[in-house]
Formats: sequence, C-alpha cells, structure tokens
Amino acid sequence: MSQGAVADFGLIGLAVMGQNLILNAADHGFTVCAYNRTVSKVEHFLNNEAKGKSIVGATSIEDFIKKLKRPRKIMLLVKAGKPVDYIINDLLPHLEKGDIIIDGGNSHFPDTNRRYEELSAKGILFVGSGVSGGEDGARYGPSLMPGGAEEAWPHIKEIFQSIAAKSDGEPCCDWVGPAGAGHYVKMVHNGIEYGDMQLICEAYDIMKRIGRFTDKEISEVFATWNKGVLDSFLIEITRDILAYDDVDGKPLVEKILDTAGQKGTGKWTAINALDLGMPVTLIGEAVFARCLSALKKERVLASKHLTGPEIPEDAVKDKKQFVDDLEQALYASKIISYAQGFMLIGEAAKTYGWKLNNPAIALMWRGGCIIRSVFLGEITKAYRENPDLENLLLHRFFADAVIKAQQGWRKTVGLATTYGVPTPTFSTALAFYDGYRSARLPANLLQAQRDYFGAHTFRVLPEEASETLPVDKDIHINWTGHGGNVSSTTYDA
Ligand code: NBP
Repeated sequence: MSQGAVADFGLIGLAVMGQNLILNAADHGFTVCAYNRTVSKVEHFLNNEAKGKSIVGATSIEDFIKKLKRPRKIMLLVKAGKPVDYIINDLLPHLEKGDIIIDGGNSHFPDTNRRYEELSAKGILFVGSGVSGGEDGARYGPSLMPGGAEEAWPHIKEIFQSIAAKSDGEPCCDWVGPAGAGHYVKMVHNGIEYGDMQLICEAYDIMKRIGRFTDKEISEVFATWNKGVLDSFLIEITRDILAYDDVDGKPLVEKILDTAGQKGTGKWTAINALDLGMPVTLIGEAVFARCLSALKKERVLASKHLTGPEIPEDAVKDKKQFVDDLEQALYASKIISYAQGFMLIGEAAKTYGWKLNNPAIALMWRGGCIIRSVFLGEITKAYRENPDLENLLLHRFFADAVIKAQQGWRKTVGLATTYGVPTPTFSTALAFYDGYRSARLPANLLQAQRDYFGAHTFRVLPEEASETLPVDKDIHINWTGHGGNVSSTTYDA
C-alpha cells in the first residue's frame, strides 16, 4: 500500500455500492483510498477488482486519514442508521476544520439534519447525498443528490459530476440544498419509485386478468410502450422480467411469492406527506399495496369467502384499444404521481426553509437512477421554463397530456372496477385529478358536521356573506337549538 497523502477522495464501506463507486471514481482519473470496518475486505478488494487502478487501501482509520489530501473528502457507503454515527465518531478525533464527510447511504433526512448541525458546530462540512442506480449505477454513473454544507460543494463538485450519469451530456448531479435536503430528495425519489412500480404491476394485472394476455404478450406490450412516452428503466426491466423463463420453460415471475418487501423509504415519504399535509396519495397507496400483499395468508382465506364479479373470457373485445387505454392510464397516473412528489418537495422547502432547485432535481432523476425516464426530460424542461411553477399539472405540456389521456384512463379504471381487479394507484391518481380540478369540493358539508358536533366553526363563501354570516369570521351555529354558543379551540376532528 502506498504512503503519504496521495488520495483525492476516501471511501469507507466496501460492500456493493462502495466498491463500485470507487472503481467509477478511479476510472475518471481520481486516486481513491478505500477502507472498511472488516479490514480483510480492503486487502481482498485491492488484490482483485481494484488491481491496477488508482486505488490505495488503508488498514486503520489513522492510516486512512493520513492518505487523504486536504481538505479531506470522505464518503461513507455503509448501512444506514447507527453505523454512520459510529464511523463519524471514529473519524472525528483525526479530522481538521474544513474536512468533508459525505454520507452516501440511504439515511433518513432527520438524521442528516442532526448530523449536519452537530458537525457544523465542530467545523466539519457534512454532506448527505442521495445515491441511486444500484450496483450498475454506482459503477457506471449513478444519480447523485448532494445537500448539506454548501461550502463543501466546490471541493466535491468535480468528482461528483464526473462519476454521475449523464443525460444529453449534462451530469445527473447538482447541489440540492441545505442540511438534509439531499437525503430528503432521495427519499421522495424512492417514494416515486414505489409509485411507478405499483402502477406497472397494476397494468400487468389488468392485462393478465381482464385481457387474459400471456406473460410473453404482456412483455411485448411493455416493449412497445418503452418506445413511446413511457420509455423508462422500470418499463424496460419489466419487459425483460416477463420474457424470462425458468428452466422448465415457464415464466419465472409466475413462480414468485406475491408478498412485497420494503425497506422504509416509501413509508418515510408517505409519513412526511401526512406531516406536511400534502395529498401525496399515489405513493401512500403504493406503500399500502405492499402492506396488503404481505397479508398473504389472510388474503388466501378471504379469497374463499369474499366473492367478486366473474371476468368473462371476452371481457376485452378490442385488444388494441384496451392496450392503448391502459397506456394512457399509466401515463396520466405517472404525471399525477410526479406532480404530487414535486408538491411535497415544494412544501418541504417552505416548511424547512430550504431553497431547492427543482429543474436540477428533475435532471438528477433523468438518468442513472431507478426512476430514470424520457418523461423526466419533459419535467426538467417545464421547471427550466418556470422554476417557480405552482404545480406540474398547471404546465401546458402536462395539462394537455392528462386531458388527452383521461378518456382511456377513466375507461381502464372503470373496467378494473367492474371486474374487481384492484387498482389502488390508478384509482387514487384519477380521484386526485378530479379533486384537484374541482373548484368546489364537499368540504362545506364536512365543516358543517365539524361545527355541529364539535363547535369547530366555519367560514362562509364571500359571495354568500350577510349580516348574520359575516365574511372572514369564524362562525359557530347552534344547529339543534339546544347546544351552546361557545366555539371550540381544542378538539380537532
Ligand atoms: P450495506 O447497506 O449492505 O452495508 C454494508 C457496509 O456497511 C459494509 O461495508 C459493512 O462493513 C458496513 N457496516 C455495517 Br453493516 N455496520 C457497520 C458499523 N457498525 N461500522 C462500520 N461499518 C459498518 O451496503 P450497500 O448495499 O453497499 O449500501 C451502502 C449504502 O448505500 C446503504 O445505506 C444503502 O441503503 C445505500 N444504497 C444502496 C443501494 C443498493 O442498490 N444496494 C442503492 C442506493 C443506496 P463490514 O464489511 O465490516 O460488515
């Protein structure tokens, strides 16, 4: 192993992500120092994958620090949670003011906020960076979403933008914003990923159960869709998964237990949406769909007791029209999901006092990551035209697309409902669309109910104001004649 401060960049954590990111950085001309808690993995890495590349190894934290050029740039790619704190604590006694620690794991943004505060107080520049793209992305170009101490950005910009994926020649990496903003944006990215995946699964289920398509036929539909507006990584892998046969010549996917796992980032997004009061319904439904899938035993039992409509063999008369409608349903629902995701990001910026860069966020997701798609190019364009766009659905391109798609979308949701095929994300997207475009919703009645049983008060429509119903005043009515006239300030229902 070489001596002295030779490395431009240090990386701790030699599991799948860390090793591949180091190789990627070395390919781009940077000298990287590698370290891992289980030190034997360093030696193994140097003698195998890293052989012949500009990669050095360290046998201890002290040795690691000595090998880094100042200011030290140290990236952690270890299991999220306590391990990140343990390593930071091990590093701290050896660092100087101005050194940079980057957490590239899937950390929850409140943890990143806390680490940012604690390390800022010690003069250490802390960056929380979303990294997406899995093993392949880390090796050949991930999407990188860094946020935190902005003074760190000029020092890491070159390496980050060199190793990141490129979309039309532009790096899918830019500065996101302060404190935990990078990990926040990665969290929403993962939430959107949950939504995209569930939408695709519903499309597959509709084709299978109502259209009676074989897996090969469904694969062909996805192949066609991948050449149009839905062109994306997830559609592409779905095409390949459905075409993949087991050794007996039968589709492997049909042998997989229908119980979805989850690591929590979708749930974090849904919880945060509830905390911020944002109707991010599609991600919420996608998380709940995984929860319902996990109740396999109960579902099998229920399937024997709870009946639904029969699906006749000829439920689909015009297969081409059926597939076209489904494509429109998927496209429109996806637009709703991204509009909801950006609504959440916008609200987070306001609530947490972050200045976020929407066009850069869309560009970061355009390539390298799991939700990469041609469609994100349109979102980047929309936010570049108007970075303060109130809502993606109010941009002409997306408004026109949804309006045009709605006929097929409504037919698809109607068909699924008629034949009892569950479409939680298609349906919630449509309900959101209809709610969002309604100048008047039935919340007037809801306010009346709240006032009736809890004296929660209501406001009147300006055009209906009168002497007894004054405008801009909280009004309580004695609805029954025997209640009191005191309004409530405490009980919320
Ligand atoms: P893992 O999440 O499997 O973590 C393994 C690494 O963490 C090993 O280097 C291990 O060291 C280290 N580690 C653990 Br476990 N506990 C430690 C501790 N107490 N102190 C020091 N090191 C500790 O690795 P990964 O799949 O490469 O993911 C790395 C990060 O990137 C995670 O946060 C993950 O969520 C995120 N991420 C992963 C992907 C993906 O596709 N895998 C994609 C995007 C982001 P050891 O060798 O000594 O056990």
